[in-house]
Amino acid sequence: MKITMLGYSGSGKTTLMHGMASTLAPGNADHDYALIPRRKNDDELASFNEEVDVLVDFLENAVEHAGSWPLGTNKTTIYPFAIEYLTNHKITNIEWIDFRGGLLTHIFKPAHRDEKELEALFFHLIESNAVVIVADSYHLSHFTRMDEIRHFSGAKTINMIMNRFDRVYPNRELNVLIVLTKADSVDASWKEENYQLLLDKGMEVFDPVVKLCRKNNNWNGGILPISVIGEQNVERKIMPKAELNSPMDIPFLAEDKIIGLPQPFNTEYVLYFCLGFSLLQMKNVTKESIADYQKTIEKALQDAGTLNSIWSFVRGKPSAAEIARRSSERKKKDEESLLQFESHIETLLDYTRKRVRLFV
Ligand SMILES: Nc1nc2c(ncn2[C@@H]2O[C@H](COP(=O)(O)OP(=O)(O)OP(=O)(O)O)[C@@H](O)[C@H]2O)c(=O)[nH]1
Ligand SMILES: [Mg+2]
Repeated sequence: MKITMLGYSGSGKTTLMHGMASTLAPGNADHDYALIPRRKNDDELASFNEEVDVLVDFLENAVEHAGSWPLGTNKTTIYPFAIEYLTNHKITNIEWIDFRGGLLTHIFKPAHRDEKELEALFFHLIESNAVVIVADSYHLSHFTRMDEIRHFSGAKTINMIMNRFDRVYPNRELNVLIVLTKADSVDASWKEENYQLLLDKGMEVFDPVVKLCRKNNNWNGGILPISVIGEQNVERKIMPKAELNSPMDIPFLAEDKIIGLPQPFNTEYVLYFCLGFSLLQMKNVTKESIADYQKTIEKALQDAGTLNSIWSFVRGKPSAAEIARRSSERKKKDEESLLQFESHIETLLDYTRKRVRLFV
């Protein structure tokens, strides 16, 4: 399975992923599901020492463990995990894609963007079971004009990408979760009644994505507030920027000083949503034969190249046909292994409904 996170630089993607994984760390007695960092590309069991090393590498970046925020991501990173249920019942492997947020800021500026990175983004989106859209709650509550909120939170760019993606690859199955990070940082009125105001605003800001989820029968969508630090564990300072290079730049700096033991809030629901709905789709969606799937992907890749130069894909890479073949092999393997876990669907969706507001 593959999950891709999309969000502006500083929106909190890397922190969210570490928060979720440390909440669901193997051996955490509070949860039935566990998310276990793997060595890259391994299917076989690692030795005890290797397992420990992987965890050491991973935890180095987790707020709860290190007591500091993770470093900014300057290179898109693929984190391989395994998902287990009640220890030792492995459900599936999962690849979690953490895009360098900087990529999005420049995606529609040809002089600044990296074409290879863009190709990688499209490729990962094509293969993803779920897209996790990440936006900073504070930005949603701080600005008043809708165009400002969309501009500074990255929603404007993300709405365009998702729209583009839907047109390049119509009729596909997808799950989209909008995650509003740093929910601790908004005023109390935004938090009342399970963050009602914040979620309303999030749906307005990402209205084009919400509409796509509702329009496409094969898409599931939802929105969730999260915080990796929890309430009262952080001291936030907002400082106006001394010099603004451009009115397009965010006009303030935020500094979050960690002052208490982090208590991640809602992070595990990101996994429950993604896994629950992916399993449901594998079970319900009228099964395209693998050959048809391969053809569809190949066509999407080819069309992408002709529809718009930003999606040009193939240069210096395997052919569209080859990529489609590999991708369908992976999909087949996923479906085989995931369908053994059909019985988890209801549990995962029950968990999901507790905290995620679904777009139905
Ligand atoms: N108050 C609060 N601040 C947070 C939380 N999560 C992240 N932050 C702050 O946001 C900063 C950026 O978070 P990152 O996870 O590095 O953001 P990113 O989206 O990965 O950014 P790039 O790697 O540049 O794409 C952190 O260094 C913290 O200062 C949270 O739950 N609460
Ligand atoms: Mg990052």
